[in-house]
Amino acid sequence: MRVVIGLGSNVGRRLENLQGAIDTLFDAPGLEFVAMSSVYETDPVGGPEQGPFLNAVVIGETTLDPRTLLDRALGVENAFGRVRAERWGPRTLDVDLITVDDVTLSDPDLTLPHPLAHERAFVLVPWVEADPAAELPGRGSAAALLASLDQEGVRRRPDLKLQPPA
Ligand code: PH2
Ligand code: MG
Ligand code: MG
Repeated sequence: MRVVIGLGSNVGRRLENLQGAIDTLFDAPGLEFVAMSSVYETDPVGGPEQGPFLNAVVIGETTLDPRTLLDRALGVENAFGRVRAERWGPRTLDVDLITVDDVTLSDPDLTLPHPLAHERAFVLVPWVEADPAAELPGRGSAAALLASLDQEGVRRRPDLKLQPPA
């Protein structure tokens, strides 16, 4: 199965947090690296007054089921000192499952596809960069969705380099 993972950080050493997430996510069996986006600096959407995010999207090929992937994502967040305080508040690291193939799921703690992905330029811009043919199940082409969104708050940072997992 193909899994699309959104990464975000707006607290601490933001680039290192994203790199650590990539290295840790793929440093276990069942998930192979396929592609990733550049790093984007993005204006915060929702939540309290907070600093700008770095966002990126990484794509993998997996034999793991969505729940196991979620557990891994939460484990990686915790490893980076994520404290769950305010909804949509500042965070050292956010690891979100955007899609897992065309699985649809609405459990209390896991909704697939990600319920807000279609309206978030900070997800769609990096995703379309990493996979121009990306499709959001139930919503159509990610590039087409992006065409109707304001992308002004999403700026590529070519000076900030993420490496694929070792
Ligand atoms: N994540 C949120 C809320 N707002 N804004 C930006 N720019 N980037 C994010 O990753 C982000 C956000 C909740 O997960
Ligand atoms: Mg999120
Ligand atoms: Mg999250």
